[in-house]
Amino acid sequence: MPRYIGKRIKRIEDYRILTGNGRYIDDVSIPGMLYMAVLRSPVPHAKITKVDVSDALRLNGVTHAFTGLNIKVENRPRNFPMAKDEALYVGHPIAAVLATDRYIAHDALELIQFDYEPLPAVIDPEKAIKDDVKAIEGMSNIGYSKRYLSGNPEKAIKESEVIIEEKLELARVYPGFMEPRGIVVMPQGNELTIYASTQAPHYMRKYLLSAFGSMVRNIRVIQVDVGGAFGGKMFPYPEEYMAIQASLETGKTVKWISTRREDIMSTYHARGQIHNVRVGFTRDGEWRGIIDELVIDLGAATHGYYLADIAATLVTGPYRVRDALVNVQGVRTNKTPLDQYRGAGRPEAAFVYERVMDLAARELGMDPIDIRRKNLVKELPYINPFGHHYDTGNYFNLLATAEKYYREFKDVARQLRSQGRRAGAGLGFYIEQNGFGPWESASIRLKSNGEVLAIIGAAPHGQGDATAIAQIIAEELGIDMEKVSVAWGDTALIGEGFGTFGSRTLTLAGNAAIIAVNRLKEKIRLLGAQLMGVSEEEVIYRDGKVIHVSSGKSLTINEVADRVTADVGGLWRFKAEPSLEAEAYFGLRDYLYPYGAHVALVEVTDEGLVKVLDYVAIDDVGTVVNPLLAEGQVIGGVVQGFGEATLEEIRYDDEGNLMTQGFSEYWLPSSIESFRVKWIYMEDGKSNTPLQSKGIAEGPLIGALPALASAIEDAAGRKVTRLPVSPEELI
Ligand code: MCN
Repeated sequence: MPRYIGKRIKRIEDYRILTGNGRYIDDVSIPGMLYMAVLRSPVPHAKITKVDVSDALRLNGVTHAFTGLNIKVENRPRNFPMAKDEALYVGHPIAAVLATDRYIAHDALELIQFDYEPLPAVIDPEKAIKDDVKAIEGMSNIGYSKRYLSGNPEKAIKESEVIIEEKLELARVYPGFMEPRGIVVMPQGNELTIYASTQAPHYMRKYLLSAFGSMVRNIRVIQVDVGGAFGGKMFPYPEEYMAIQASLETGKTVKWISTRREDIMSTYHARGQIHNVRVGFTRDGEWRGIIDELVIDLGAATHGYYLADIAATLVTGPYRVRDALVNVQGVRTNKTPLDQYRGAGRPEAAFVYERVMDLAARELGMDPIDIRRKNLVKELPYINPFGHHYDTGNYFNLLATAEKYYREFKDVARQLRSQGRRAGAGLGFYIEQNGFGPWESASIRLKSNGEVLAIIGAAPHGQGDATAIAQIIAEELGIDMEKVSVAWGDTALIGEGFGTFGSRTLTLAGNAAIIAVNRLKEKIRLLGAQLMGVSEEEVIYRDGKVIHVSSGKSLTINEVADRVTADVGGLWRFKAEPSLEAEAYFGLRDYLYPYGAHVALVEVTDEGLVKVLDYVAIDDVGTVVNPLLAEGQVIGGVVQGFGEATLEEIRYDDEGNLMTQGFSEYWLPSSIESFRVKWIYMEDGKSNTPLQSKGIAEGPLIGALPALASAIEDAAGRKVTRLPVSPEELI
């Protein structure tokens, strides 16, 4: 039988999408539906004195309007989806209008009388700590604080021969997906069906049930095709609560789609971290201690605090330093709330520990590879200072492969520099924590025609996990992959699930699928034995057949499925349950820790633009189920990392006005800036799961930031301490 695991197989998902049969959120249209438009605060901080919707309601086609929605939702600005008496950031929802047409709804916004008294805004997170001007009236600006301490870093640094202090910073970024956020809410009796551009339908249902559970009996969430999410479509947003409320109040289907401008101001931003670090090294390059004053700019709500926790607890990276202190301060500012984006806390940590390595190498006159080799964790498993259990792999083996490319790129950079070009090479080693969301579900069904349908609780949206899971199932069952299809993204299909985020899907849903398939195989084996009238002990399942070993008699799974589902007038005369379906929920007892090293060769042009001339990504995620899919993730992740390192930044002016309100100000890398990425994968770090895999989807972005920072520093001959390194700085 064909072996599928490890093969580069094209995505089974693509045909439908590429032939124009995808259904994205803006494709969903229900007769009679109303469109919702949202009035948003144009100012960063204000006392709301009047919101009058009566003129808007008189506009022909407008059916409904509401303000200050009165449902408590956890951890949003003041725990409400809309501003009530205080606007807290540019984009904060103030009022909503429903109309029979999208354009009428937007026109009606201009007829709402919105009066306010401006309040001073808090924009700079470091100034916010002083707490003299409040981001939210009556609340401290310190929304979260935590101290992570291991050993005695003060002493370790004091006794170090070389001490380095640096302020390292990552700007705010926006997930920049192709299709902005949106939702369609359809009431059906006392139930709601929700079409959502989400990466976590079950999780969304859980949140929504906790807010609306007393008003509706059931909420079914159906994930549409998602035009990108990158962590930004994980938790329900204010507009989603508002659209549901609107639908419940009117009894009508309600659709809300964000414009790009709204999306940039209302989708939760990410990163926004400042690390003031003090580190100590011995003269021969041993990292002895770190003290990191970490400030995270949470915006006008505090739910993004966990991103600082992830960064803090991984700040020593793959290195053996044990004396560490991270003081986390999460501050409220008058900006869009902060949340996760591809990498979520781990790129921030990698930027810090890899900058530390490069800065120390320079200070000590050491080779960047040698200093890393000196400090890398030698033996696995290893418990880092803050309790992460680094599991499996061989960091030295991977570094040795990276070194070859690094030396080569350094040589090329040297040659280019001798011709007067600003070229440089850099390396970034990273360790990642992944496998978040404690478990995932899979249900495998053998259909009467012998084909197999797998349903997973995860919710892929472009990664191609369905193809990899079909590979796994076909291999386990010993059948042709064409006979396997995979479904997901509907809370009515499978009991519970989490979704697709945190590079978890292949490993959690894939392992759930393997366990479920093995349960199904056993059911088929027992049914086969009874259908053949032989003893269960005498039959085995192999390559899609139940075989009676001594006689060689066999039944294919098609025959078993056919016979179990035949005979409509008959009786079930067998002991075995006539079930052709098995499910499994697979959970991880600890996180997984893939790692990698990325190497970049760049040139800085006269215009201050960064051109990547060559790039090698080396990652170890244990077993790679489909290298073609994984490579796609690597290329996407690296280019996304390039955007973050060189172009992308959400900017506010000193008064808190949002300066980046479209793609002409917020620069995403396009095909013009993209470059070839060579991917090498190693499989030393197999996980302790049936598949032996770990997640790949975020590691490449995590590796890209420090590799590019290091290469740009080398090329431009100036210290890189903040991302993005903008063209103005490099010119
Ligand atoms: N894979 C594999 N072998 C492994 C690991 C993964 O073959 N050992 C394959 C999988 O089959 C899958 C892909 O690689 O096709 C990624 O799998 P995995 O690492 O499990 O990550 P997830 O599927 O959970 O994807 C989530 C991840 C995240 S966290 C972000 S953010 C991100 C990303 O996916 N958002 C994306 N990639 C994206 N790609 C698209 N197109 N759109 C997004 O929004």
